[in-house]
Amino acid sequence: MSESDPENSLIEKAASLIREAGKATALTGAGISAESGIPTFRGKDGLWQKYDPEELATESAFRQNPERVWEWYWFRIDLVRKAKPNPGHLALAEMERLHPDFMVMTQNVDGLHFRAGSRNVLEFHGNIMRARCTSCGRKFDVDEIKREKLPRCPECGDLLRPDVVWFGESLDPDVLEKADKRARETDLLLVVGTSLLVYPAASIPLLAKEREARIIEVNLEETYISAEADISFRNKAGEVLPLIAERLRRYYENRS
Ligand code: BV8
Ligand code: ZN
Repeated sequence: MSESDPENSLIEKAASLIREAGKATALTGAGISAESGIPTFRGKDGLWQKYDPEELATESAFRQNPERVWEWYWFRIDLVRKAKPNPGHLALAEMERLHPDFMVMTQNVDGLHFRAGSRNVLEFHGNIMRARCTSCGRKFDVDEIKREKLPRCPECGDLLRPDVVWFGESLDPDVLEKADKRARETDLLLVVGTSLLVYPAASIPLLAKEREARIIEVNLEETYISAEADISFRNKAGEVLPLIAERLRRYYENRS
């Protein structure tokens, strides 16, 4: 399907599905930050093209060549610093303000949902703006550490690493448990800008589907959930989400 303006009737339907949902949850991926200038992982200009994250975003890559890995992260940290939340992030923050029980689960490590105003956010894969000591485990905001080839822990002097979950590393058990619980109880899942290829995040829509949650997808391409979704928008997140949020706001205003 070519990208065309999202149909008004679908926007209406999406907004009413969210309004009717007791618990509404958004699962987001790199696609929601693409319009903030942060390359996705698999897109044509994606991170996967210049660097292979499967080769760099791993503990073994870091052990073998920490400078190389830090070089990649400093490059991405600069991108994130310059980036601003886009209308897609802002719309999800608006939905959280409007809806009584709205959560964002994100695979992204850029912190843009929080900067957009979302507060009920679960970060599956950590946050690139934080570093963690490989020895004492203390965490630091990257703005607090010196921009060195091999950043050292201000407390114990050992090597710092980005505070993100690499391939082959398990997610924080507490995050996993919260995500699993929410996926099994949500009435509506809004899947935005993710290719749904990275597990365990990619299994969230299946868990939601198991309990007949309604599913709305926003993605420029098909994913494994497209055919199962109640609505699958082939549009940009920054275009569709504000229209849905606007419609939702009108619902709530008319009701009060
Ligand atoms: C785990 C942080 C248990 C780092 C990330 C072998 C050994 C070990 C594990 C595995 C293995 N084989 C498979 C696995 C499991 C592995 C996995 O799933 N691999 C995949 C590649 C098959 N998972 C793991 O390792 C996870 N841990 O399983 O632990 C374990 C432990 C030991 C051994 C076995 C199991 C940890 C995974 C977390 C990895 N860390 N990020 C960093 O970022 O630096 S993942 C990283 O990639 C991102 O965070 C994100 O989650 C993912 C990219 O996915 P997307 O967000 O979906 O982005 P993508 O570019 O793919 O898609 C963008 C989409 O947006 C596209 O569909 C596009 O059409 C759309 N789009 C673009 N623009 C727009 C848009 N849509 C709307 N609007 C637009 N404007
Ligand atoms: Zn330390």
